[in-house]
Amino acid sequence: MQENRIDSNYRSGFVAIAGAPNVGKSSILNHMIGEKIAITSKKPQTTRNRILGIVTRPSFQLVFIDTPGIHKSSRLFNIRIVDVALSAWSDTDIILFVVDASCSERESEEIIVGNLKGQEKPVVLAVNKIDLIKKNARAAIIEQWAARYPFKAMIPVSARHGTHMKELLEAMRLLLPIGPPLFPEDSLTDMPERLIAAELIREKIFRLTGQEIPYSSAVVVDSYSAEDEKNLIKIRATIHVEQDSQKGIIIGKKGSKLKAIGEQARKEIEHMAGKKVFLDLFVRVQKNWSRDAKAIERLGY
Ligand SMILES: Nc1nc2c(ncn2[C@@H]2O[C@H](COP(=O)(O)OP(=O)(O)OP(=O)(O)O)[C@@H](O)[C@H]2O)c(=O)[nH]1
Ligand SMILES: [Mg+2]
Repeated sequence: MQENRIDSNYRSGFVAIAGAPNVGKSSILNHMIGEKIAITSKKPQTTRNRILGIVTRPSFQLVFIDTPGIHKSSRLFNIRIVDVALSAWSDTDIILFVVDASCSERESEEIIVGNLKGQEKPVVLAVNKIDLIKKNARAAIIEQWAARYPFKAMIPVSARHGTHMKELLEAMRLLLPIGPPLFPEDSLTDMPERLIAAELIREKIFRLTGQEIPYSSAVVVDSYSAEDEKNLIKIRATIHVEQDSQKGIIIGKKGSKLKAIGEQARKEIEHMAGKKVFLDLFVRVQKNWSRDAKAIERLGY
């Protein structure tokens, strides 16, 4: 028999994923969803917007809000994305605080613990990247965290290997209020495809360029048109950088860097959309956009 969808024991709610940059918040989200909806990279500050991801099971629905890593900075753009992260907490039922078992982000985590103490929502701790530490080192890390904050649950996990992900979901399920599903059971995110496409292009910039380039880049999809009869999507997107010299670096020798970014992004967009993609990429200099409130807004942040 089919599951009764208006089961009076059904649980649902929102979970904000919080943590320092680079601890694996987006990786955990992708693993729980089973699809890549949030971009990830080895570099900190990969996530810039709140990204919504939905996990639906027969007895519960968890709606995650992935957020930018919380960090200290004086640059206007960084202050903006940390605001995005902290403000995501207010609309949620649970906070999932992610830390990296292999390295401690003291300053950022001080800020987060300080903010956690000022609110009353249940907080679950995920100690991620346990694949990078010895098994017998786990207990000491958990003990240290237990002394810092009264977490409702503390789960060692590895997003890379999928370790203890079920336990993590179960810990959050127990904290959910009774209620019907908040989103259709087959939806994974509320993000439109064109925005995911822009993010996938940005991910390739994070992964294929070094130094300040990722932090000086923003991607805007200028047009996104589906030609259904041909099973094809035509995308035109612009990479905005802050300086003329950065434009040269992103384009690369004889256009090689831009070509690699475009090819890798196109493959992933095709996978995401299930269609063939024509991707046209342009690079434009928007002088010092990350310090200009109006420009930050125009670029979608
Ligand atoms: N070894 C290992 N690496 C991991 C694990 N989870 C994530 N990573 C890696 O850690 C890096 C950062 O992961 P992200 O998911 O982008 O981290 P984030 O917390 O979302 O980072 P920001 O969006 O920048 O705040 C990536 O290179 C991941 O592949 C894990 O369980 N084990
Ligand atoms: Mg992220």
